[in-house]
Amino acid sequence: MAIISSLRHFLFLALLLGYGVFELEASHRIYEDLQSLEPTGITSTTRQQPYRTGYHFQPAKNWMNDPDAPMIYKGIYHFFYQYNPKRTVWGNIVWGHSASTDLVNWIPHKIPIYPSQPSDINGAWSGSATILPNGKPYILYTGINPRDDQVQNLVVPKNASDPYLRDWVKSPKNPLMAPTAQNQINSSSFRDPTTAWLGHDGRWRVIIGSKIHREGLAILYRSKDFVHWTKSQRPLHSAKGTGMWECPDFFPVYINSQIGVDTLVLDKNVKYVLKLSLDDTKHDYYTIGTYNQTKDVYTPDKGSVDGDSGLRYDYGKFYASKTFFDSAKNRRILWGWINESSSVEDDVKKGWSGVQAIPRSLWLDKSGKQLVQWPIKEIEKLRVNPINLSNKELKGGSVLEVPHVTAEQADIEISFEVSKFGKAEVLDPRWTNPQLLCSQKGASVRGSLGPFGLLVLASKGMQERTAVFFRIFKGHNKYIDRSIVESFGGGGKSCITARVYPTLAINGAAHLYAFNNGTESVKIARLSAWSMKKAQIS
Ligand code: DQQ
Repeated sequence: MAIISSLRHFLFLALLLGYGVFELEASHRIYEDLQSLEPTGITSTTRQQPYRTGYHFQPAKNWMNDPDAPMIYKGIYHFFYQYNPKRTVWGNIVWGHSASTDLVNWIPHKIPIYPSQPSDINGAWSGSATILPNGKPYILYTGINPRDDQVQNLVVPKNASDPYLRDWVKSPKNPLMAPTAQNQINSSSFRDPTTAWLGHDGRWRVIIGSKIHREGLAILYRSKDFVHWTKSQRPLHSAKGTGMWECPDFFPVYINSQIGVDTLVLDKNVKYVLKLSLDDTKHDYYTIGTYNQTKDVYTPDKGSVDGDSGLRYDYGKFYASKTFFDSAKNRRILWGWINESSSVEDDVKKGWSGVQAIPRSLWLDKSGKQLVQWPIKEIEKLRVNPINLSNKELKGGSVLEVPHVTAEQADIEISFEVSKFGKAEVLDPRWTNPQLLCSQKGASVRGSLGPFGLLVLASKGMQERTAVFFRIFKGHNKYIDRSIVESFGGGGKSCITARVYPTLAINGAAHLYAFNNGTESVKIARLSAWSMKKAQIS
């Protein structure tokens, strides 16, 4: 039996990933001492800045975290993000804004939302856009008031005929939703409004992330006019023991189709996805289920599990993600924040922190049990100098260099063919945690069928390398961009994103190898690798 496993690689990484262990650090730790430190590295050249990415979205300098309010408006894609305009650590939070015609090249615009009203004077935190039936984009976002309570605010374009949406006006009615003595909302855990949707009764719905003790909550509000909002007695969904739910995302996906669905569409042929960002573990997980529009309740399908053991968009670094419906191309697109793995001192030195993953198209798998993701097609326009290999046997214990690729900035697709399936290791049913499995069964632990895959961002002698590999127990695409390796395995059914900071494999000294560290031979059915051009970003 032949198994074809395919990998795509944006100098991204391992379905199993073997360059150290993922560090999951708190994303919003407050570094009071660093708030006064000027970033030092922002004027350095790319040569001195080997980790600055070539085609992943990042601002010119300073700290960036969550993607906010992604949308398409009058043919222009808009991307907003949480931004500290002064430092390379989290703090002084305002919104950054860039616009694009292709989701690849971006033009930065001025800060659209910054503290200016009592309802956001201590910070303008995450939020989402809703395109109203009149075509206008309304943004709901969390503001931090003078008492440090979290409240929800509305901002609308000043000039709706400007496709670049350069100026925004805050509602004089802000805040529109706030914790009160009556509604029992926890004032320090009430944030990140989703894109709103319209019910059959003509009223808007929106959910806000929250918790009561250790129970995660998606608090539901309804409104007739988008300005006056009433809290529902019952949350849309809740789950005990999961802790604070940040950045909820709630959207429909078609059954048996890769076409995206507008959040406003109440179609029968859909399933619903509820994605939550777990504050405790910094993991984005999702469930697939049914939305009962009469009761306004979401119920995950049997087997679709809430909490940290649930399905994840990405098994590496990927947090506070958000989708939007791209009405120009009828697809749903996912953005996610990739935090650094470096020390805050190193971030101060390089003058920036945080990048965004390549936007991914996302749809429901045929099984109906999980989502599938794939980098947007537009990214392929950066590909140059293709290298192709096919039908190449990789004997057990061998390494093959893939020459002539700018290995520090590349896109690689590889399919392996495996014939001696019977020799595969038996999967221990206790191995349910992929990260743990990866750290115990790294690329150097020999098996029979695998580990085999790619060594990316590798130095000449391979002292430094990042392994992206398969190990077959009784089946990827990958993108590499200097300090990021994003891997898509099994046609986009499992994704892993990692930050890697090579010291030798930089500035033209990076190499790309295919390897097989198993005892049995495997065949590279097909390998295509491209050097990637730089995108216009900041
Ligand atoms: N980041 C924002 C919050 C959100 C968190 C603050 C998630 O609104 O809960 O920068 O990373």
